[in-house]
This record gives sequence, C-alpha cells and structure tokens, in this order.
Amino acid sequence: MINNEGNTMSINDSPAIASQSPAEPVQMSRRRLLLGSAGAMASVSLLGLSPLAKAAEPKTLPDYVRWKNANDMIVHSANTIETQRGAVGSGVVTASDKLYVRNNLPAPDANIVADRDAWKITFEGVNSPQSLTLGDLKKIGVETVTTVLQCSGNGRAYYEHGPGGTQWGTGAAGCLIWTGVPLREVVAKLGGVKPGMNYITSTGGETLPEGLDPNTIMVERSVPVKALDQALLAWDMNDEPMPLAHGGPLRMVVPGYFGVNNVKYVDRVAFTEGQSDAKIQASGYRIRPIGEKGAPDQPSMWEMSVKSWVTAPLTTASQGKNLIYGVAFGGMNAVSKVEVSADGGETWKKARFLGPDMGRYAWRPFVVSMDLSAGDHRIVSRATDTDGNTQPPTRTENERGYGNTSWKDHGVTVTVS
Ligand SMILES: Nc1nc2c(c(=O)[nH]1)N[C@H]1C(S)=C(S)[C@@H](COP(=O)(O)O)O[C@H]1N2
Ligand SMILES: [Mo]
Repeated sequence: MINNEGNTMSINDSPAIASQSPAEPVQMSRRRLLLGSAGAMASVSLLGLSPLAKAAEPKTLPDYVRWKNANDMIVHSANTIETQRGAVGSGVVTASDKLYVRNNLPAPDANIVADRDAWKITFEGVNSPQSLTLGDLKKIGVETVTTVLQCSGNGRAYYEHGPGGTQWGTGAAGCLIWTGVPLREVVAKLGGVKPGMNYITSTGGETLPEGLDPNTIMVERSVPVKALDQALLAWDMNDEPMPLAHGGPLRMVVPGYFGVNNVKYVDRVAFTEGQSDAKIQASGYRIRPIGEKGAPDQPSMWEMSVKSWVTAPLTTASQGKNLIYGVAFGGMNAVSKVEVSADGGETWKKARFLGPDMGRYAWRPFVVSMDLSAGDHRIVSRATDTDGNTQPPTRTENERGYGNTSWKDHGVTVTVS
C-alpha cells in the first residue's frame, strides 16, 4: 500500500481533506518528496525494498501528543498513531501515554480544554431540549466504566486486497477507565426521549475547514437508541481529565461499540428518528463487498465482536518453558475463555486470565505456559465470549478492511532457539 496515511480515507476516500490539516506538514512534505524526481524509486522503497527510505518515515510525535511515550508508538501520520504490539503489558488498563490516536480531522485547539466546566453540550430529541455545561453534567450523576476502545480498521494490515486507510496491526485498541455521567440520567433530567426516536446522534466539536460541505467531513455518528443502557458522557480517562487528543473536555463513550462511535469533544447529543446524513455515518464505516461503494443499507460499524491477540513473545524465544501473554475481549459480551496454540491451531491449550475483572466491556490480559522446541512456531490465540461466540479462523473480506477478528491473521511467528 503506497497510500497508507488513511487519516481521512475512511470518510470519503479522498485525499483532498488531508491538505486541510495544519497538523500534516511532516506527512505532506514527505509525500511531496516522494512525488518528486526520485518518485519512482521512492515508491518502490515504500514497499519495503529500501532500508534507506524506511528510515525516512515520520517517527516524531506531533505536538498535540508530544506527551506520549514515543517508544511505545508507531506514527503512521500526524492523525493516526498506533500502539506497538509489545507495549501492551500484562496490566488491564492501557496507560494514556501508550493509547493509540485516530483523528478524522485535525485535533481542535487546546483552548477548548482551558475552561473544561464551561464546555457546552446541546441536547435535542428529548422532551425538554436544552444546552448544559460540563459543570452542569457533573451535578447530575457519575459512574465509572472500563471499556475497550478499538478502531474499526484495527487488523486492516492483514487484508490482502490492500484496503486504503491506515495499515493498523493490533495497536488501534486500548482498555481505558472512563468516568462521567450515564447518558440515561441526563435524559431523565431532560424529560425523557421523545417518542419515535431510534438513534443517539453525537456530534464532534471540531471546527470544520471552510469551503467544504460539512456533511462530507464532520464527525457525527448515530448508534441505536438501545445503547442508552450503557452510554456515558465522560470527562475523565484513566482518572485524569480527558486529554484533548482523546476527546477532552467531554467524550461520548459507547461501551461495546467500535471507536468511531465514541465521539470526541462532543458538543451535541440528539435523539433522532433516522441516522445522521454525515458521510462518516451514511456511507463511511460500512461493511461491503470488495470493490463496492458505501451505502446506508450496509451494516454499520457498531457492536464489536470477540477478539484476542498475543502480545509476547513476538519474534524470538528460548527453548523450553515460555510464558505467552496476550489480551482478549468480547465486545458486547464478557470474554469467557482463551486458548493458545503454538502450532498454528493444530493443538490448543487453555490460558488463564490475569489481573482483576473490570467488567464485560474491558479486556482481560491472559497468560499460558508452553513448552517450545527449537524452530519456528506459529503462535495464535482464540477467544470465546459468554454467549459462546468464538473468533473465526479467517476474516470476513470487505472493501475497507473493517472488523478483523481472524485468529489466523493475528498470529505471530516466533523463532525458538
Ligand atoms: N470528534 C471526533 N471523534 C472521534 C474521531 C474524530 O476524528 N473526531 N475519531 C473516531 C475514531 S475513527 C476512533 S477509532 C476513535 C479514536 O479514539 P482515540 O483517538 O482517543 O484513540 O475516536 C473516534 N471519535
Ligand atoms: Mo476508527
């Protein structure tokens, strides 16, 4: 894949918007470089044939996430930053400075977190529609929930048809503790949801670049109204005020749902009859056959499914007893079992969960001891949820490379000596 920036691709498959981003200079200058006189050679090197060009890939964290631990991250672009596979430790919670970042638009100015409690959110589609400040929300109620945040494109790198967008491996995911007010408590305060409303539609507070149709770029997502059971308007992440990069001052958190539905810097929550007309909802984030365009009648990236992957060892190991680590989660259900195989899925051994159970929406680190002989071993993990759903061996092919849960794809080949 030559075009792997992907920071805007999944909205409209057009690179035009990337140039709107002030946070893109590194990436844009690199592209210009590649398209210059050495273009042909450089394209070849992007395919991994030249170590020189590989070293020239942008590795520096952009300013708005300078506080992240660079050694734990893979910088795909200024707006798409992945967690290294081995950086996920055996603890349950992903440290904020290791969490992936995925922005469809440039991150807003830091002044939006200067006075957090003054942040305004408009509520519509309720019996008493009104605007509330974050300060008001904090007086309504509070709850804490631990969830897996995972991009729809996590695991895209394993699709062989070469879907456009960021080539995420396993690191567009993390497990976070969120604190905020349950949306249902806010709604109760506002007289309840109006009859006939089928969706919760959340709007991101980015300032949109001028001269483009807002519908083609805005981050506005609708989820079925049943998500009112678990949706949270969160102001803290991992016991700290929500970082700007992760949606501060306020973020919509929909436990069990793919990342895109967890709208950052949310400034409008509307209960609506239909889904948003925004491109990111209407045709983006839809599962469709390879070669087809997105359309509202295709499945939307809402609820996540059971998934797991090994986090250590990843490349080499010593002969004899080895502890094999990984993480597993069920999406909408709790994860109930993980099995690990060191022979590519011929024989399996049950792993045990590590650390505290943080609830059905959290992931569970796992560990299993295995005797490894010299040679190459294909190590794979396979999780099952409380409803009895097990990860499939193969992925469901789809144009955009969404929702990969294949246990074969997520395996690692480890050389034992
Ligand atoms: N306002 C807003 N919310 C957003 C996005 C965005 O670009 N803008 N990106 C979405 C996508 S596609 C993902 S995967 C997650 C990423 O969350 P993170 O950057 O905190 O890891 O945020 C979602 N919410
Ligand atoms: Mo995403």
